Amino acid sequence: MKPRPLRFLSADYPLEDSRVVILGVPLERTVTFRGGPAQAPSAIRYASWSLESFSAISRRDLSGVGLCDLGDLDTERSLGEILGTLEEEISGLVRAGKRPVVLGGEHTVTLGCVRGAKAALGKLQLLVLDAHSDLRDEYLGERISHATVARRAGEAVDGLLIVGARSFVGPELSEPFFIPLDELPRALDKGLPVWLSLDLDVLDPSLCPGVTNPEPGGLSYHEVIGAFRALRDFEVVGLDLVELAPPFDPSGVSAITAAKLLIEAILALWG
Ligand SMILES: [Mn+2]
Repeated sequence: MKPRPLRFLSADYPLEDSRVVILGVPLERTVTFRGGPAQAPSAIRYASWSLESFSAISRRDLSGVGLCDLGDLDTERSLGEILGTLEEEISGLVRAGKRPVVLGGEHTVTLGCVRGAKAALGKLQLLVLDAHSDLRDEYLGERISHATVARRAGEAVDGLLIVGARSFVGPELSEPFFIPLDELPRALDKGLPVWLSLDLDVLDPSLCPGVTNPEPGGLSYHEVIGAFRALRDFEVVGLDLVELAPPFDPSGVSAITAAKLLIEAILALWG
């Protein structure tokens, strides 16, 4: 038997036969508080094997989806090169009719994702689930950073909504992007494909402590699942899951939560 690298649960389809494609991007370049997201893709894959592939919520099984795991993008390059390669990868997958699922990595990966999806489709809206607004124009002298990613990604698409934010730079509060979870179905544009960016810190840190920048007062696990289910009436073309920091997750429960949320998201959106 040929040895096989670690892959996500049930991701045993070859690329050409797959519908949903997992790609790890262990990017950790502009992290400013506490580190670890480079370890996240492996931690999430490892944690996924502790879970069942069947969802009692969607009443479907991951093994029926057609899941492929491409492994990780090489991140030993400049930030610009990494984001450029990611953009090409996502664009190619979306053009081929696949649904990419990107495992970050720091939140900056979303920029490469939405640029790629927008290039493939010509139109796109971005939904971000995140404790932080990430709307700064620059942070510590950088225009491309985990703290500016919603601003930069928002500039690359035709619509931006942020759910779950509770950490703001004062003047941002008047920006039109912030909506409560229950307004999601009305606020999204039915005519635009959606990219979903799930920053794990949108969850309450009591549920998911292993993130780079924990922020009290977050969403519950079932509220996040509720957001996935609200998206079933829309054309969601891909998603990313970012900011898991395994070194701050000694119990391992945050990586398991991340893996379980991925299973539920994939089955709710494409099962
Ligand atoms: Mn965040």
